Amino acid sequence: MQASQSQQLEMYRHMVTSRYYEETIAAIYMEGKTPKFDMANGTIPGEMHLSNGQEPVAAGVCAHLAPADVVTATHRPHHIAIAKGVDLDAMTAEIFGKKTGLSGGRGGHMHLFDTAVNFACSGIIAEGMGPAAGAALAMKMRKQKHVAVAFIGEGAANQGAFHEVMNLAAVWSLPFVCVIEDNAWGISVAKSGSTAVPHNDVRASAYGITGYRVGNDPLEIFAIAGEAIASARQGEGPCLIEVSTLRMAGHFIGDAEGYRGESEKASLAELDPIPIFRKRLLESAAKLSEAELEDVEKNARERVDLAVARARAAQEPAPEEALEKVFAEVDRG
Ligand SMILES: Cc1ncc(C[n+]2csc(CCOP(=O)(O)OP(=O)(O)O)c2C)c(N)n1
Repeated sequence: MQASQSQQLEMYRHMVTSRYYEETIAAIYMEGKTPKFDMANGTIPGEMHLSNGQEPVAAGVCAHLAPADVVTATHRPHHIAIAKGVDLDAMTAEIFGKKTGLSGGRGGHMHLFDTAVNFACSGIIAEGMGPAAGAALAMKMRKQKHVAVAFIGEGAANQGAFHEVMNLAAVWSLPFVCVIEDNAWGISVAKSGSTAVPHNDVRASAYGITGYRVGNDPLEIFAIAGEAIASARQGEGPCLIEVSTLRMAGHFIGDAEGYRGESEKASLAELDPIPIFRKRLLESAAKLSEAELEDVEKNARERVDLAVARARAAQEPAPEEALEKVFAEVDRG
């Protein structure tokens, strides 16, 4: 499955929006946290995990999804939220802990939840597996042609939740796809120190399903994800995709990265998927022009700057409202 010119441009838009978004977040993050670093303080309270380098995964997979399809993501969620179409104003306000945020500022950057486009993420690794498979079970029972996609890290693929959910998703033949973002590190632990096999696609055979493996190339990810999502949507059961991607920054902002070799750090800029994709869009059959790409980049910057300005101006939530909506009454009709 090949991406059309407009799909390629859309993928580039998601990638540059996510990159500029995170550069902006990174620049703001230390506001209010100096001279003595206190994670709870500042314009953006809490931990911050950036996904720069991993943008192709979100862009290539989410290109095949509609708002009715469900996505669960991880503690490193911005690229996926943006590609799934989460409202940037409400997402930014949530990250800033503001009243206008997706959850009124209660969740922060690891707990973005947007029912409008069926997106959720969690700071608990592999936590999204169960809810995504549950959504897939509901879709199947309702005879809907939607799919659920759970994004997890390669570290999370060693959690019990991963194995249990993959097994039941296969037993029940659910419209479910698990995308493993293998960025080679689980905090400071290399994949070889946590995972018995070099690549997780082989684990698919343990569940009797198809496993795919692909590199950090948006067009190749688009092609593989297109096949996997179409087969899940057509009722052919779940599958697993592992993408060998790239964590360009530390585990979180503030990580000194003493565990990462100098040669690996030095090679990161050359592997940056955004300039590589940009060059390809100009040179390949897509034949996009410099002006078209600059327009996408300018629009992305303006959209991000607007979301940040709105989040800065938004009201702080009232402390006495903190527990409202935490325990919701469920209408079982
Ligand atoms: C159940 C659980 N155990 C431990 C942690 C602490 N923790 C946060 S991120 C992380 C590493 C995750 O690595 P990976 O899944 O590869 O994702 P990445 O950070 O590389 O995106 C761990 C162990 C957690 N959040 N949840």
